[in-house]
Amino acid sequence: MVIIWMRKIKKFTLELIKEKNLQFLESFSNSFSTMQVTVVLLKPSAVQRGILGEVITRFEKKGIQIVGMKMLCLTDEMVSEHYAHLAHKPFFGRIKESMQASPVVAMALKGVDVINVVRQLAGVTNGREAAPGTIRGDYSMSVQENIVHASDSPETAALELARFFSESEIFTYPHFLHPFTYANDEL
Ligand code: IDP
Ligand code: MG
Repeated sequence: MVIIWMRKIKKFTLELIKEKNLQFLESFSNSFSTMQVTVVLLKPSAVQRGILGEVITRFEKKGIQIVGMKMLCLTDEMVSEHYAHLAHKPFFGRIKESMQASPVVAMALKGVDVINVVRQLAGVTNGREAAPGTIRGDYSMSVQENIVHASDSPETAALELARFFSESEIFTYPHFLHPFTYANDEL
C-alpha cells in the first residue's frame, strides 16, 4: 500500500518537473525512495527575535543535511504564490505584511523522510498549541508569528525549492555523519 502510494507521488512529481521545466530537481525526486529535500523558511519572527542559530542548530543536531541556505526578501509574487491556499482568508494581508517585515532565511534540507520529519520538528501551526519540544512549541505564542515555514508534501517541496532557489544554490556534497545517522538499509 505504502509502496503504491510512493510510486504515485513519484509519478506525479516527475510529471510536475517535466511540465514546469524543473529538470534540476529530477535527481532529488529519482532518489526519493525515501531520501527527500524539503524547504524551510525562517520567518521574520525568527530573524527579529535573534533565534536563527538556535533553530538551525535543531535541524543540524537531528542529523539533517543543509543543502541550501540564503537570506532574501520575499517579493509580493513569492508570498502570493506561497500562500495561495490562504488568499481568500481575511487575514491574508496581515500574513503578507508579516512575511515581508524583514528578510527571511530560506533553507533546503535533505534527509530520509525529511518532509515529514521537519513538519514534526516545527509543530502545529498555532504556537500556543504546539507541543513543547517542537520549534513552534518552544519559541512561539502565535498562529501568525510562528517562526518557521516547512513544506508539507513532496509536491509542495518541489515547487518551493524552485520558488526560492536556483539550481546553483542547491549543493550535493558528502554528509560524513551518514554512517552514524542512518543504518545502511535506511538509505
Ligand atoms: P502551516 O504553516 O502550519 O503549514 P498553513 O495553514 O499553511 O500552516 O498557514 C500558513 C501560515 O499562515 C501559518 O504558518 C501562519 O503564519 C499563517 N496563518 C495560518 N492561519 C492563520 C490564522 O488563522 N491567522 C493568522 N495567520 C495564520
Ligand atoms: Mg502550510
